[in-house]
Amino acid sequence: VKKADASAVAAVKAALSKVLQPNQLSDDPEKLRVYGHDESDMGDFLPQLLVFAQSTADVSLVFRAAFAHGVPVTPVAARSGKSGGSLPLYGGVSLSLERMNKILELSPEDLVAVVEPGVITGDLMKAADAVGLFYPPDPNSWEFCSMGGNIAENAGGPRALKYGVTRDYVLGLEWVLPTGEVLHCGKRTIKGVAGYDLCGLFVGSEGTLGVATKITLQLIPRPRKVMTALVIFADVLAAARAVSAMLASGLLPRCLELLDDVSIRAIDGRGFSFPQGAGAAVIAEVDGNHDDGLLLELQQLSEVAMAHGALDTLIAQDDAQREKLWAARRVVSTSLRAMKPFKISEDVAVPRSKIPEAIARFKEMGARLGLTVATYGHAGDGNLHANILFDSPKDRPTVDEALKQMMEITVALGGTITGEHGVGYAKRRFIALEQGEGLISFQKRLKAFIDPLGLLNPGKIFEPDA
Ligand code: LAC
Ligand code: ZN
Repeated sequence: VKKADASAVAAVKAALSKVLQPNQLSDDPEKLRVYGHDESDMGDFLPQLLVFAQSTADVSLVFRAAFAHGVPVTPVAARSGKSGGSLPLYGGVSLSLERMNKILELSPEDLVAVVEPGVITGDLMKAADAVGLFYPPDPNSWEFCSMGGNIAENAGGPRALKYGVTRDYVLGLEWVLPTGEVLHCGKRTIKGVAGYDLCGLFVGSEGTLGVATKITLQLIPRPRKVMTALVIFADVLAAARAVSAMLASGLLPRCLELLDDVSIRAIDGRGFSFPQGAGAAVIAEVDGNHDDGLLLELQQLSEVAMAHGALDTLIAQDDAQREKLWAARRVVSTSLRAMKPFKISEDVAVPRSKIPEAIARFKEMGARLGLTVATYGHAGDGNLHANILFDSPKDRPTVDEALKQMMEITVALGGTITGEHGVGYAKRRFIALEQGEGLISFQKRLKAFIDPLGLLNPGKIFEPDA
């Protein structure tokens, strides 16, 4: 794939101008700059043309027009991605799905929602809640990320521990292939095994195999009660060991979120103050239908934690206190970024039994290389956001070495290089650490079959061929 030349992009623009409305196309440099950036800290890659789809037919049209002229297309919406999935590495067209933002259906009878890709995840959560239903996946960006992006990346979040990730809720998809063909795959029932599981393949395909234009989701009854505790530890290793013990206790909290000392410093006082002496903390949250049972569960979890070195357990007294704690948790990533000029955020996942060892080895590695490593995240499912903070681009070689060692440690422990953010552009150089040549080559053949010209979101997941 080469960077699209200006004349080819002009030809695409001319072709699309004939069929789309003027406000669906933009090459205003200011707008292009906005769409050349996401939350991955991977820099800026500007598209040459921005197209706002308003219908499934528009998406097909854009693929056909752009690919006929050899111009790459990169799908984009909220730009909250953490792995560079929506960065147009080779310029060309950025295809925004933001305007397709309707909740088309919410059925309490079927426990199903049908949404367009530009729907903000939090809006779906609220709409489901209003009719007594629950959409559990809760990426921390839910206030602004969109469902199409959640589908592309198979987004997770704190509640994945009990409820699973985006893919577990996708029943069906209307899917536009790079050829412009529209498929309707999946079902509207909980069960359904006809044919290959294409929804399973498309969810998490990182914008490289097509675009979802309608998403049929399974909802579940909303648990009537939620209780949250903050368990305080002197240091992160004690917290990690306690997480393992809580997981082995026979209870399944819906979240077990870890904050290490650096993460606590980053958010302390931002709407929530941590007690003196807190060197690490775990947010434990349980849900169900009866207050008494939940309180007992939290007490039991707290006892296990205290037996493994916890200093104190603070139980949120009402929804307002819970929300303050979670609001602080949601800004960990941005608050860490504010601590030092540069930050790389990682997203590894290790088997649950290896959580303490992974954290210990990341910490040891950071100390050895003289880097600040902040580890927080969804410790209950082994999904750790290890962030490297640094002062100057001069530190970059050391940071790269640290990242490589972090991935090697993760894979050696039986883990994966990305638990929920995707490989994208940020981690493509590491995929070969985890997956063998045969598997990578099979996936590339699959991509070539679905996207023969290789022009849909090029450069993602796999290293380009030399
Ligand atoms: C979080 C995002 C970074 O958990 O995944 O805060
Ligand atoms: Zn996360």
